[in-house]
Amino acid sequence: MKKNDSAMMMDVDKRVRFDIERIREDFPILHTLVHGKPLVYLDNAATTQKPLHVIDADQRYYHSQNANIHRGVHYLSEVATFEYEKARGKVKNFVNAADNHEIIFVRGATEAINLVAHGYGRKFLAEGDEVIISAMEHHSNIVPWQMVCAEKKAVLRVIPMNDEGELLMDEYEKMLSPKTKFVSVVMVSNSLGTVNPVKDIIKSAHALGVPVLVDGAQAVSHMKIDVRDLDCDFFAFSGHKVFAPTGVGALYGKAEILDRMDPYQGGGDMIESVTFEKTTYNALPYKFEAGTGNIAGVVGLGVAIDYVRRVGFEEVEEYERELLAYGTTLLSAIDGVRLVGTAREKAGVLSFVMEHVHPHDIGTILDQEGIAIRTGHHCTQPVMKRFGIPATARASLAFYNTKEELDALGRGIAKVKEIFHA
Ligand code: 7TS
Repeated sequence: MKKNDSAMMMDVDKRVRFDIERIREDFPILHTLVHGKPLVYLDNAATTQKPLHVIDADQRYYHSQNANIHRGVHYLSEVATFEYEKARGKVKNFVNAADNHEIIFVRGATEAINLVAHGYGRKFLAEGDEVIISAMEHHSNIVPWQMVCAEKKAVLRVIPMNDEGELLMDEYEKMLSPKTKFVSVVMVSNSLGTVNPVKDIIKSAHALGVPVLVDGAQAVSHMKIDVRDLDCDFFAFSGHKVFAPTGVGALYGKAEILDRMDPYQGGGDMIESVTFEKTTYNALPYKFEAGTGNIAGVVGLGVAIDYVRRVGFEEVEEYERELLAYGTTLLSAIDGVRLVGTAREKAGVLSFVMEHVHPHDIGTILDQEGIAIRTGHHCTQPVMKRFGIPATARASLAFYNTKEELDALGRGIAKVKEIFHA
């Protein structure tokens, strides 16, 4: 076989595996009509839609597996516990952690970050210490650190960014000092789409022995995660942003750090023994899983992970790169539209503003066309302030989106211009 032939065969092979029409069949909601028009769902950074496999798993769980976990000796409790712990193994493989007990189930990225800010920050931060975050954090990676810093009289430092929405790494390097005690940064910005060089950020922090949390909320649906390759100390994500149910997520933490941290919440399941005088805590990961969690959600998260792994991250990344390039060209070509967030490394997000039209009006008119985007500050008010705008309109992508849907977005924006004579 000639070289070209084998390359062609590989392409055909990929096309067969990444069959967009088949994939879209797996997501029933994508066939909804909105105001009589086919739904164009471009709000994936807010939450992703769920494949039938996840919807079915939820039904199956409540239909035939439901019981509380880790407590009963009866059959259903064993089934539920087995399914729950099986999902932990899937999350471990999904992020490539070393051990199941480094995966803690939480409500989502927000709770994961709070767990670390309170569990680590409260114990190890002292007056005058510094915590570094970046200028493009979601509020959930700002506020918990502000709360802990205020309590401990520690100082929050912020890595600035340029007009493209890229972090100024030189400034970060200058900021690092013996005072730095923690770094917490977002991997993919939800309002700009920037993919940050988290591996470099981690390496520099580690040179000073400083632990790093990566907020992976927006990364997990777009790229393969390898916490051991990144060498991050913590990695936080929400299930609902990776095709799983809401109300469930995971925190990865290196065992040696989690072991040194105090639990964030007290209650059932997280103890080894309790007397009125003294409580000793359970082993990892249970020490951090107080109370009855979202068992069905955890099972669904495991199923969602199976699903994305079957689609294949190599294929997803390649397809989405094309989609993002297509959308970027399309929006850039429209007179009066300005993209916000033009970093060289981007994933999944097209944030934009239009001359003379408020983003909320863009969103409302697009909705009439069946197009779902998000408008506002996207829980990143400091990003809006940095760019001197009150809000953006944001189209955000998942692997089930198509170029035809982006064409529909283009036509919708043309309509906005027509209505506003913009
Ligand atoms: N971190 C990032 C980068 C996010 O984008 C979000 C949610 C969170 C943390 C919090 O995730 P949660 O599941 O705990 O709420 N971002 C968005 C968004 O862009 N639009 O709606 C929610």
